[in-house]
Amino acid sequence: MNLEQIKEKVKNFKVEVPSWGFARSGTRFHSFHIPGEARNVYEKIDDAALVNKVTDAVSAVAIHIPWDKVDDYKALKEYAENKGLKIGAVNPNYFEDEDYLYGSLSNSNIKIREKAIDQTFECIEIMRQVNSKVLSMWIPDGSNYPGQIDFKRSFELLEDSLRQITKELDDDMTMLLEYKFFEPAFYSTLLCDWGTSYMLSKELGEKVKVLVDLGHHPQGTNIEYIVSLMSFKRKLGGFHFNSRKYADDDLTVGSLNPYELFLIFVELNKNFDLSLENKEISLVLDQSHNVKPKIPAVIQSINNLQITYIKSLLVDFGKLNKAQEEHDVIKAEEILKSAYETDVREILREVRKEKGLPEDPIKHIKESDEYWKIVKERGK
Ligand code: PSV
Ligand code: MN
Repeated sequence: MNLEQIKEKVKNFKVEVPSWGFARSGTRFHSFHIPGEARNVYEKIDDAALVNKVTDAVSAVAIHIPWDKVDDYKALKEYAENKGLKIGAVNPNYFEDEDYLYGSLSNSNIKIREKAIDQTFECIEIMRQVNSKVLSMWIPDGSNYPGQIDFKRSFELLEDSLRQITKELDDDMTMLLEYKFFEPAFYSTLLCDWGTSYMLSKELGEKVKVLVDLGHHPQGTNIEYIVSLMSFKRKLGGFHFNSRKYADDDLTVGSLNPYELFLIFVELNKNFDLSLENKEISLVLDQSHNVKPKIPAVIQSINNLQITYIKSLLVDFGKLNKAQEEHDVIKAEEILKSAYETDVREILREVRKEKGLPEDPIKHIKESDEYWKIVKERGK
């Protein structure tokens, strides 16, 4: 791929930003107030629009229900569209309702299970109103102690609930099954790894795919291998970008392990054209910044993704395949390393210049009156 082709791809590369990435968040111990936090879904969309204004790399805003509940979803859609954005994945929340103490979609109490199913149906209706095509499901159900649940029964109940939900989806909708190996259940989690999500997605049919969240694997897991497998099996439906040190830390994507992120993009590129609007994979940031100002942190995340994307496009697959065939292990690795170690910041600056965007969007936002007006208006 030549430089112009790479620049063209980067110009069209877009990701979804999470509404919750602009709002107050915290740790299990406390939520500190970060100046400028969005206080409702409209402010979250305003913030996403501001990020888009300086990056032109935001496709949509993913929403969480009930966090982003409104009376009029059509009006919400129009509000986003007037700001050049779409509403992206709809995420039902199964982890905060008092009734879900012992599980949601897998609860042995049929009333609670039905409540969770109805809540999901409501999310599908919201999808229709906002024209969203992705139902992004993270199901925290599991157990904290041996003996608390019967694994088989709980799994079967979950599967039955998901089957009912799948039937409710329109033809052009996809359900994504996100896995996470622990938390909030610490002894067992029903959807604990990619294999479990994959197995369920196979059983539930074509409308169901797997979502990989970078924060949800045990130490040492080879995520790029999972991405490769899921992709060529056409079952990778979505990504939650963030970075982790210990668990689900929700740190800025690319902040801790940029080489791993690069290797993931290399696998993605083999199976998807990430520059397409309809790329058949939902790419979403899933971060809650607890010590960084939210808007600049989202811009920084997008910057990290763009840099990684450019580097991944530099990989010479012809040479790599040849080195692999010849079992030239050093050469194969060096081909990847040489792409990764290329300083591509100038390419990104040129792309931004050609699009009429600020060359350094973080610096730009920090010096802009528009940003400081928001911070001042919202107060602490
Ligand atoms: C759970 O840890 C998760 O990754 C899910 O995607 C949730 O929707 C999101 O975080 C909430 O912040
Ligand atoms: Mn996630």
